[in-house]
Amino acid sequence: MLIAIWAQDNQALIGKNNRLPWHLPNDLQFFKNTTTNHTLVMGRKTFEGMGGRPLPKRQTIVLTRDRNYQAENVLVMHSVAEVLDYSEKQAQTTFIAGGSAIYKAFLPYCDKIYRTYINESFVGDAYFPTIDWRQWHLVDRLQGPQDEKNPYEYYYEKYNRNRVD
Ligand code: RAR
Repeated sequence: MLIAIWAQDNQALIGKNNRLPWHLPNDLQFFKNTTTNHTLVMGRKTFEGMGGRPLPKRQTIVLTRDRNYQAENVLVMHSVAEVLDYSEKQAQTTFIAGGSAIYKAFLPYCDKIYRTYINESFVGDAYFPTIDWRQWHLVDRLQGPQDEKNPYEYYYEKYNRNRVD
């Protein structure tokens, strides 16, 4: 099972200088809870933007074209096919965790998408690729709690891919 997971603003912005454009700790807690004991796939820039260390209790796969790339406690892979092959052999869910180029490459293979939608406009430099909404239907939408540390209107949304026969 392949699931894309991301947080975006209301212009589909997802990143700024390889980091997140906002501070929304509740989303990171959601990301942590959702991906615990599963596999995370991220691009090399996202991995380095997160400090270049894998998060505990989940297998991290870093995708790069650099054949010499190494990092501790992660699997380094070099193609979409390699990740798909690994994912198919796994009972765990594989979460596609960013950034833009990685979402674009894997979206055609995702069964579900988990989007945190922040109803604000931030400044940044990386966007989620265009989604063909005819391919997806909403199965769950929950407004996140707003407080001093999470001062935005935001929603956790889950979509499944439409079945085609
Ligand atoms: N795909 C996503 C992500 C990905 C994402 C991107 C980042 O920067 C580009 C991040 O750095 C800020 C993070 C950070 C995650 C993080 N944790 N995540 C899991 C911590 C803290 C959790 C409260 C952690 C985790 C697991 C164990 C221990 C600590 O800092 C993530 C973000 N959000 C969404 N929706 N999709």
